[in-house]
Amino acid sequence: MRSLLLLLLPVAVSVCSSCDNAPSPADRDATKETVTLFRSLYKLQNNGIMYGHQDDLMYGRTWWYEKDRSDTKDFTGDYPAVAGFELGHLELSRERSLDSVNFAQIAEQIKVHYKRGGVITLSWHADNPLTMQIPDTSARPRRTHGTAWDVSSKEVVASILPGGKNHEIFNTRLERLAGFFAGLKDNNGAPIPFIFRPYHEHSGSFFWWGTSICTDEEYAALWRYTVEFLRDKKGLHNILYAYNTDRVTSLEQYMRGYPGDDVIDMLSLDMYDRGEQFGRELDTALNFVTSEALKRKKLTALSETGGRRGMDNWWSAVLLPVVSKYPVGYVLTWRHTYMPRGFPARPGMPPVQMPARPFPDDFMNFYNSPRTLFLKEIQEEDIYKRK
Ligand code: BMA
Repeated sequence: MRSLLLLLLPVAVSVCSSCDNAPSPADRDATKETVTLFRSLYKLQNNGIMYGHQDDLMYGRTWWYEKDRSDTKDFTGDYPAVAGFELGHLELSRERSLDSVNFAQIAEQIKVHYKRGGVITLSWHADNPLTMQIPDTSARPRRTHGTAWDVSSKEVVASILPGGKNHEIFNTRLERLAGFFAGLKDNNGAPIPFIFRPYHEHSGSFFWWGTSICTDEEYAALWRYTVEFLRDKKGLHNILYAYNTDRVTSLEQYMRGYPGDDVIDMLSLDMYDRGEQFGRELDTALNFVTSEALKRKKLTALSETGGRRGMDNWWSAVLLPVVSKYPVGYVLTWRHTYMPRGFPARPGMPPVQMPARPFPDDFMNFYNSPRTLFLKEIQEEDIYKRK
């Protein structure tokens, strides 16, 4: 039996590497589960839109890390298909993220969500590796000093690339990230596949990797260096890489700084509803982003979005009709910031209380739509094909 298997093995491998036309991760050495996840998601994006929620498994506005708790589940009875987690400050070896979430608990919930059969996506609001080393000498200390949002220097990306004066600092940061990623294993020791979305919203200029803070070439080099570090140097083959921009109005604008099909697995877009024109703008952008993704055999997502203030039926009247037109893999809404005492109001004023329920009633229309997929529906699809 063993000799038969040995004989068959090279055949099986060559059959697979010759199935060129099957959509595959950019990483040619991606683990079996990662390849299976990629293919499942590629197929699934034509059938329905998964719902994702950032930090859903970690906290809600009034609760903090309770076993098996989730705002999505509290409200609909099911977990989100996609669970988002944030890595900011992992690069500094901190125990907790910039949102005070414990990294060991994040790793725990990644394992739990994977076991349940859900999709995992990780974002990274990395501190500014250049300005965080310099004391803030401005007259009024800036809240953003040294953070991901510190855009006071245009040298930062160049300074961390090979040859730059902060290159070793950057390597140390990537090393720490790689250490965390290497620990993401299931009970059998197999690496857990996940979607990694660093350096996000490149078309905006509010992060140190933003479009007017570095050149397109520097941005692409930053991406390539990161992937090569994690994939080739650290031997991590369980990562699907998501390219991402903020609001864009043309494909040309979207692709500025794109590092290449050989490092990217997903073309994703972040767009929040800031008013009337949102539906039209989202429609235009999803049209060109998703058709470009399919042309390149990549995954797609509306990887961050959020409703318009004061609008009761945003989920069913604005979001759903637009995303339903396109092969969008998932839509993810951002975290429900933990604020048990309410929003901080102006000094001397009482805090503004949180809404009693985590989602508006209209979220149920989104949940009940035959177009949307939550965890149970994903479980039926068995996206990792584990035995
Ligand atoms: C932002 C905000 C911040 C948070 C960051 C990372 O969009 O929610 O408060 O620190 O994401 O999660």
